Amino acid sequence: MMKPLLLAAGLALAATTAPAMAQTLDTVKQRGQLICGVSTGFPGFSMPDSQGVYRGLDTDYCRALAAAVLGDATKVRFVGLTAQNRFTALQSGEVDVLMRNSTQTFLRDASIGLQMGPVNFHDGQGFAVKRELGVSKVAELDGATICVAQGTTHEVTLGDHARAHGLKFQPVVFERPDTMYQAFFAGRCDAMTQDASALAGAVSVAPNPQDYVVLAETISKEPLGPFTRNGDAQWSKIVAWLHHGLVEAEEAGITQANAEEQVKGANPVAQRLLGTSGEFGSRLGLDNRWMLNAVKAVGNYGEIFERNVGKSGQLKLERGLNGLWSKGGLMYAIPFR
Ligand SMILES: N[C@@H](CCC(=O)N[C@@H](CS)C(=O)NCC(=O)O)C(=O)O
Repeated sequence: MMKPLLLAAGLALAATTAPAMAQTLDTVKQRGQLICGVSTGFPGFSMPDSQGVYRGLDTDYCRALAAAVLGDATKVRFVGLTAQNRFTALQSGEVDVLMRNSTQTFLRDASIGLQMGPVNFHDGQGFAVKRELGVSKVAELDGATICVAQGTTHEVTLGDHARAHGLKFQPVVFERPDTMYQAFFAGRCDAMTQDASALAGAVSVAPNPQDYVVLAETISKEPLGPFTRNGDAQWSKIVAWLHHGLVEAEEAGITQANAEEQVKGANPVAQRLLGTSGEFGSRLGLDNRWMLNAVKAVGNYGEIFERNVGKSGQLKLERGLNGLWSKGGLMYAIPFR
């Protein structure tokens, strides 16, 4: 029997209308802390280090938001959410925002009372395979057992790809990605499928990383970005403009190290972004130095990318689609004017 569409799209039990939860900004200010929904552990995006401090692109976005809203990047509590419970946690108000490698799709936008922010990581669904299989293309996985995690976009896309290309996969479905990784590295499936970035992260911490390869081919677009609740336009705009601000900072050459100097500089873009002119912060209910605080805390988009998932991070990913539009990528800040 076919699964109901919403369930199959990774939207288990979440297809309700969210209660109107306006004024998240006031709640966060009164609480003096941001509650940020992140994944339970995903190298490069949100992963506690040996000291228990969360590191990653998603967790840096949480810190940037805390700095922008509260003037202090440390005033954030991270709540680890699974693929299955993430949207319900946001709907119910358990978290203020979701920064959790979540793919934006039509159904997630239209059906669960949530608002999608701008894409902060362009990903695609990939495959990891044992190197000894000598596989280099997805079509060569015809007939293979494929580990896949429940509650993700990947369950549906794997089936779609098989039908569209006349392939037969034997999916082995896991409730959680971490148990899927363990099973795959223990030899349970010929391949496993996830966001390509997640596969790079999983392989980087595998018992023998050199025994596995992540195929270059991807079978979907997985535009990842923040989610907020419907009915709170001010908060959704803050989350959206934070991203544009981090990209605008990169475009304008404003870095963690030079942001304070640029406040006094002559560049009009930097002046508006950093609060010297234009009163941009107060239009969103924030201090005019909101983006200055955010960039001083975690750097611009490029710095966040490099530290967590780029050359200086564990995953060593190329900027690719996540490069600036002026360098052939898709990162394009809506102008601050
Ligand atoms: N982008 C996909 C997949 C998201 C996903 O669940 N990714 C895994 C990658 S490792 C994850 O976050 N696992 C950690 C967890 O479930 O806490 C989606 O939105 O459905």
